[in-house]
Amino acid sequence: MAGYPEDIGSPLTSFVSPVTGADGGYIPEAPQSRQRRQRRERERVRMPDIGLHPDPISTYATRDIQDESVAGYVPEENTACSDETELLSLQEENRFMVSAMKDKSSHITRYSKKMTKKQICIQDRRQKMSELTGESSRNCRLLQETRQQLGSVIAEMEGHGETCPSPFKTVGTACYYIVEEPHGWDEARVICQESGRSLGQDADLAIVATCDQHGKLWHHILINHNASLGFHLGGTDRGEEGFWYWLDATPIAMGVPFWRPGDPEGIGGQDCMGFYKDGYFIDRPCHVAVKSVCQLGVTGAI
Ligand SMILES: [Ca+2]
Repeated sequence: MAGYPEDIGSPLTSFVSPVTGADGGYIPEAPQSRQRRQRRERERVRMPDIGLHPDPISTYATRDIQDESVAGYVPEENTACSDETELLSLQEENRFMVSAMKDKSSHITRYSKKMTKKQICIQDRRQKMSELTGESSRNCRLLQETRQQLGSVIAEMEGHGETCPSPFKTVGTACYYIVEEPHGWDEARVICQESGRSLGQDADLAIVATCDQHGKLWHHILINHNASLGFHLGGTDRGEEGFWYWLDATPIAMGVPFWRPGDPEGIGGQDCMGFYKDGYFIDRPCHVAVKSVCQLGVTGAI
């Protein structure tokens, strides 16, 4: 062991500076040892550590240097041993990657199954939506048909037994003509009288003296006309304030169910009566323009 250091320190230090002995003197490196060291250093560059096992080159380098330090000779089996370790490392890495691939494959399979279930669920919902849409469409058509049939039935019923000449309509026991254009009370009377005269009969603003006729006439108005503006009827207290008479000079019944609660108000100038938009009688100024209800057969006495 003369001429060689007994303690060569770390293997890496030895690779970097293998020519310095314990006494600081120069120790020549054997040619075979130098070639193997250089070859291993080149392999170290080509084969980076994958982190799974100890660096085989470093491990064997330590023993090689020690062997070389002792005998100056490196056995050939060290190279084979390094290749075998590398092979084992690669095999281990391969097994690890195969295992990882299996895990990924299993995950993809589970995800694919979940996606398939979701797709089936979405298809079911689409089908249900389609069925509901179809059902809604059928119901809508059915409703339209029912409306048409109902409209036909109503028209037939209204036309059935119609005895009043146009433009008057039979409502209960009387013939009424609803004037849609708004007029003042006196002007409305003239229009009603002319509509009767054209038929060779008397006519004037309507007299609604009974509860039964009141209900039927208002029902007819609600079905066939817009009641929001209100209507003139043939009643007034122009003769004496607070004493209400129909145009045929018969007294008008007061209070409910005919009059709206609080009406007639008795305010001066509100001398003409008619329907409010809710069907009750009210008094209003005669010049106010609203719709009118004419009645065939009414002869004005006042
Ligand atoms: Ca009055």
